[in-house]
Amino acid sequence: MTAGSTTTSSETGQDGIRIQLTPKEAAQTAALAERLSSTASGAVDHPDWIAAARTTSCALPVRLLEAIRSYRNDPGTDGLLAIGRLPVTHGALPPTPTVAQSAETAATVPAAISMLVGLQLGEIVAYRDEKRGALVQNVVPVPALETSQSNGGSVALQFHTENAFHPHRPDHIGLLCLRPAREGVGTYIASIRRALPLLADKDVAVLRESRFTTCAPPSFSAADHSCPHPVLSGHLDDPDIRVDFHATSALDDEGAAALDRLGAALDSVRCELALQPGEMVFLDNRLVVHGRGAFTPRYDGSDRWLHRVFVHLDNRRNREWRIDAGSVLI
Ligand SMILES: O=C(O)CCC(=O)C(=O)O
Ligand SMILES: [Fe+2]
Repeated sequence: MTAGSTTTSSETGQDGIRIQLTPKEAAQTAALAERLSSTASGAVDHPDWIAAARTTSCALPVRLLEAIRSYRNDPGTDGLLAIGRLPVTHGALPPTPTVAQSAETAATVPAAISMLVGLQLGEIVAYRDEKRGALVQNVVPVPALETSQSNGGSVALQFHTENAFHPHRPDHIGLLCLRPAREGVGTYIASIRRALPLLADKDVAVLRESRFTTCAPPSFSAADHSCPHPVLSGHLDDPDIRVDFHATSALDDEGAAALDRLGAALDSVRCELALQPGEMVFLDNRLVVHGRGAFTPRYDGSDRWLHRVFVHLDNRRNREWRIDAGSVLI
């Protein structure tokens, strides 16, 4: 794909919205992010800074605004928005953090970019019991979490809807690559739009019933779990999916067998996103499950580093859950 084009499919075979910024658009975006870096209070979680970022986001390059709007209307078969060549200056980055609960609270250029793009898609939210409710979170490998099914782990991370246990899961999740993995390990995605035709009607019927429960992921400090819920819901031919293959259990054997077959169907349509520095993807968390391959961290500052943000599309629907009408949900 040439710089500057916006497409709905690509040579990777994925069907989503893809845009590569031109050098001029990247410079325009860098100027906005740099301005926000020196805007009081310089903290991405502060309501005044968020308000400034929301206003500033309206001045992003118009082609980027069009791509975001188009993705919001329909994220394609793969439920994906991929934005390339954002101005993340790879060489000037500090070492990759290695601590648990890592988040970016300062309005650095990459953190400001994550907020700017996310705030055009919707409202950026976080959860009080995960990474202390920080809005821009670091996805980095953490010593002692190697085998954990969380983004601090480095074993293969099973397919999941983000925060599948929560009644107000993110509508979209954004991942901005600051530093790539040495081994080229990728984020895996699989869309229910691709997997549905592979499922038997009987399994779909079982998956549409409230025969499943889901626990909170290990990244949450509070052990919580959902009420019984369906895995598939909404339109018969274009359903939403809610599942975490590590944390969702069926209440009976028939449900467990249907869940296994859903997992196999999703694995068979899996595609890999090998994120490059300056690449940000948004995944529609209602349509797409995501996971990650295994890799071997060094913990020497050179490991893979992503920023992550969560987006809700409707600030009223989650109002009861938002503390002091802010961005953090209980
Ligand atoms: O490491 C990744 O690519 C994704 C990790 C993940 O599932 C997340 O941060 O929500
Ligand atoms: Fe995740």
